[in-house]
Amino acid sequence: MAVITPNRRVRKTPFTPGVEAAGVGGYTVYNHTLLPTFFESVEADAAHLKQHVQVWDVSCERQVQVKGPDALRLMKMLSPRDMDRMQADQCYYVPIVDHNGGMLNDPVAIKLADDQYWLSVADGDLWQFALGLAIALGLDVEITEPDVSPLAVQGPKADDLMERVFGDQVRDIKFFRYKRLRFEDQEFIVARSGWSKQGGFEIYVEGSEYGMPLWDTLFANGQNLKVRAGCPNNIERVESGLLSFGSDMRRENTPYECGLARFCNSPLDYIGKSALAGQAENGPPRQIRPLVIEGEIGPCTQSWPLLANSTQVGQVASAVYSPEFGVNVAIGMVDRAYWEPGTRIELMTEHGMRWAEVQQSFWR
Ligand code: THG
Repeated sequence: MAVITPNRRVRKTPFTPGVEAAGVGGYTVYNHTLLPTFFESVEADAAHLKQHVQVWDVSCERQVQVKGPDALRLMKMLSPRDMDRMQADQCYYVPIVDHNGGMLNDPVAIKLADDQYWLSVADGDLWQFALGLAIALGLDVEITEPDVSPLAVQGPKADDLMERVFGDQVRDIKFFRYKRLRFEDQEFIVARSGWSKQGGFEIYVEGSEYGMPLWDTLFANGQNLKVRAGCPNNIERVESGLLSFGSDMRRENTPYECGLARFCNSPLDYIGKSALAGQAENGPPRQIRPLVIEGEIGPCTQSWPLLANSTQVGQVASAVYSPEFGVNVAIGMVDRAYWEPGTRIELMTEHGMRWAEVQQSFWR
């Protein structure tokens, strides 16, 4: 493929100069923003991520800010998750659904104050849904996209690096909680979260002008930790079963199909609740499953149908060879009759037919 040309619609980020200087090897576009896909290679990046620490430009995780007297009211309409339990320093993984229970996005919600939330969105213009709802309901709330660019610090040495830049309080941050920590003359939300299972943090960098100074400070402090520029890694995240909205699930799927039932505990009549009642009671007709694919597979750049007796019984939209586990790991959406661990199903890839076997669990 040729290069992607940035412009006003395909946005660079405050960290793009650092990403380019570090030798980014590929980009994708996510929320109209450049997102690196690899530096050395996806394989080498994965191995490094599992041993050391990486700094990721995830500015494409845009924040939809919901602010005003009716902020919580709107959040309760949007969220299948019980927002009344949310603490002031907490982050919530929240599936957002339409009136039919179809997934519209799977953001991380951050509570900044009783009248202020951020939705750190996956790929999709969720702000338009939030704004439409606010207008239709006549809510006293502002929907904006503030100048906030998340920077993730991921890997087993993330605590060591973050301590050097933000102080030893970083060690006390619990999973999906945050602290406000000082950098130069600004305070940033620093949460223990991120799209890997190697541990680490996300810094919500407020003010683009702080982007490169923070990037440079992290690299200056991380030399003897072997810090590198990295990015969400397709091998590590499939091994970990972290879902990608738009690939692994979309509007045709419910949160129950995505295995996100534990995040649907709101007692209120949120949008989509009645449509989801049947699946809440009886379970979904299909669900996300880990799969191993036999033989050689090329890159998975589209959805591959799963077939039984020539009828489609699911699909795979993420698949990659795992050097650590020595197999092709994959994330599939599999019909109930075929989702038991050990079930073997045919898979139609654009590189030929392969056998896929349903696994008991993801790899970490
Ligand atoms: N961090 C932030 N924003 C994001 C992402 C992120 N926006 C886009 C995208 N990623 C949203 N999707 C996810 C998917 C999974 C997780 C977070 C965001 C995740 N899940 C954990 C798991 O499944 O094990 C934990 C969920 C929990 O227990 O609450 O981390 O990565 N800022």
